[in-house]
Amino acid sequence: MTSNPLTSRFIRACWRQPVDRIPVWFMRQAGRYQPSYRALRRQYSLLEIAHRPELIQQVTVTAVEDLQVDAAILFSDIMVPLEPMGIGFDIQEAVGPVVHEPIRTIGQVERLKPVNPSRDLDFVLEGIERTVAALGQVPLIGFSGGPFTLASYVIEGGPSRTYQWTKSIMWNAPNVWSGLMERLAAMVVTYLTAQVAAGASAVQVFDSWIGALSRPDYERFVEPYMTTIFAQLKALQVPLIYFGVGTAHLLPAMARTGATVLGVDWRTPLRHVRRLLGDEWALQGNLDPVRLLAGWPAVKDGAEDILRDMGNQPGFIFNLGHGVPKETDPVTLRQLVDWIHHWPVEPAPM
Ligand code: 1CP
Repeated sequence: MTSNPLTSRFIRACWRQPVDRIPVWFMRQAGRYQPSYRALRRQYSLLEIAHRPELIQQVTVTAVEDLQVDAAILFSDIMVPLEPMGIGFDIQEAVGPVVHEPIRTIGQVERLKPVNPSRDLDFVLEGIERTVAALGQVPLIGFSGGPFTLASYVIEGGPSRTYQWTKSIMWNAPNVWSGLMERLAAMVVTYLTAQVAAGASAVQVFDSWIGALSRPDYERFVEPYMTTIFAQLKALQVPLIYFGVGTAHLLPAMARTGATVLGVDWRTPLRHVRRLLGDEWALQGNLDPVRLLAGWPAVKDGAEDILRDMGNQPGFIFNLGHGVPKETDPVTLRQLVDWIHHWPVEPAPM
């Protein structure tokens, strides 16, 4: 095998180059389903872990060792870079992020501070450096929330079903919306640039909740910011992964933003996405995460459907359609990785 993350099968698949085995990793591969993570969480809060480089390293690397996946994902949360912008929040048990003072006025937006990662987020960058050193040949994926998904937490004050405040500001207060989105987009660019400088081999933008928007609203209120972000990140020459949930209606617009890899949820067969978009983008996904709770035959059936469509195409990375559920048996996940790695890949033509 190779000893360089940049020639690993995960990175090769992102660039649509031939691979020896199908690469696989999982969103939320470090988290509550792991006994070791639950044990650590009895001692430290999520944010304490995310602020300590040695714990970032430990949690990130343990997931890779336990699962034998082909990529690591930085252990952090999309909310972490908001704190130095001046946005106070907690991550509450069984709720998620809760923002102390939701941002809904132009005055609040104008008081937001630009982020200087080497000064404000040094603990993340040191966590990346340590993790990359410990991982050796396994590539590390850095990440950020997408500006819409971050804006939704910042404006609503927490998780939302309807995104009522977010959409209301988007439609009714163009200056508040553009001011907030511009500042979030600038943060995403500087933050991901710093993560790559610290050693990340690829970056993923988690725009998890964009599926809540109609196509015209996405195109008008989000796509321009994403296009700017990816245009600036392109110079880093690392794969740019763009993921959202419930995005079947948005995929052509997401593809136009300049992403290298599109992350797709379980609702849309990847062969349909291929037919829709053509071969220019690598695809990542998309097993229904709930299959992990339904026993091995349900896992294998779902994975087989995906691999029959995608297993012999360049530019495919196996993942779930969203994060690993906390009730998942780690043994099932490990079994899935081994099964994916046994799928026969036709050798590339010489
Ligand atoms: O320890 C805990 O409190 C468990 C829950 C948890 C974990 C493990 C939260 C709270 N965040 C995290 C870590 C995390 N968050 C990672 C690293 C782990 C890994 O992938 O291996 C990552 C990549 C994230 C990113 C994240 N945070 C997203 C995007 C991905 C997604 O799941 O869509 C989002 C939307 C968040 C916000 C968030 N943080 C935590 C929760 C429960 C949520 C979602 C809340 C909601 O439903 O709106």
